[in-house]
Amino acid sequence: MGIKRALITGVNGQDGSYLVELLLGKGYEVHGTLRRSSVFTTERIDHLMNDPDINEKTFFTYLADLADSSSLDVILEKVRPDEIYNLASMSHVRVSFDVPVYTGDINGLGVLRILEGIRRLELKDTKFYQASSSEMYGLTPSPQSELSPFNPVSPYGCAKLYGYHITRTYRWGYKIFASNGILFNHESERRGLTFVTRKITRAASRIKLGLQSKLSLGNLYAMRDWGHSRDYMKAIYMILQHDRPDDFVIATGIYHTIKEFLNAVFKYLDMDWKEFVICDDKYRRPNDVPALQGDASKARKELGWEPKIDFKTLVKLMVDNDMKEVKKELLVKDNG
Ligand code: G4F
Repeated sequence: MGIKRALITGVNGQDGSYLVELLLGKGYEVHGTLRRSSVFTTERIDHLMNDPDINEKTFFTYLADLADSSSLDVILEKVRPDEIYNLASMSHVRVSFDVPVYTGDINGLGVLRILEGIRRLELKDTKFYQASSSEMYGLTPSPQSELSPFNPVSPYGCAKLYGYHITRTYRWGYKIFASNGILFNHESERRGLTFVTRKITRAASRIKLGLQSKLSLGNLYAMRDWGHSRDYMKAIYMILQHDRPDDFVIATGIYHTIKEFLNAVFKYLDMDWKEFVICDDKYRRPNDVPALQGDASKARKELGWEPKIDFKTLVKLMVDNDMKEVKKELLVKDNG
């Protein structure tokens, strides 16, 4: 059997960057799409793009957009991938209330555009992974499993639910190996700075080092099941290696409130979060999902997947990384 080819949409995101590392480590040729932007957005994959041993032989990037079928079709036809991981999306739930139509186009119809490409080009051996989300459960009481009903309450959740269903529809209708991973929140040292975990670890580090005095947040009572992105990328790889296409919840099974996350971070840095945090309605959403806690028994049983990084380790990894980055920022400032 020849070298396997994977196509990852949104390769420069948190998840994309860990998935490329995993697939290159397994000997894959990896092709990744990026959206055009007027600023640099490749910092998470620069170490791979600038490595001549990797870049010239096994890692290729392209500009493409889930809003533009033609940009996707050209790549699909050229690469004819064995596996497609659709990770590209408008990933911020609160922002989806500001740009609901765009969110529907990218997170919903964008999935259909790839599936249609697979169907029209008759890529019969191509497997497809759709990044579905626990946000689709919305108001459904926790714990949530593959059998729980979906009750989304955000434009993001509604669009992701369309992506989930169209993936199943193409699996059944056209016999495409198309699977959904329903991933609960997953964070890391590479998490975007506007998601609540990274916003907290970055701000606490800046407060500790005297660069910031306050941290403004929204709803502190929501509960989330937080795992590490690296663990979750192993799971999605396993989903496409399974003997049949199917849908899997990926989660740790343990949830915490935002207050508990704040407490863990500030305590690790010997501070009390109550002295620094202020609540600002600007960060509240018209609807918020109150409690997400995943039941990943099916993935454990059928795929043999287990998360390795627990809540305490996740907090430590993120804070240690932000302390290092903020210290670098301070050095540049002092030398400037
Ligand atoms: O970190 P968040 O923005 O993540 P959210 O909305 O749960 O979405 C993440 O997980 C989903 C999986 O369930 C993914 F599909 C999605 O792409 C994304 O990765 O917010 C977490 C919680 C929310 O309840 C929010 O209201 O934190 C609360 N929160 C409180 N203050 C805040 C803030 N969230 C953000 N982003 N910023 C705040 O200042």
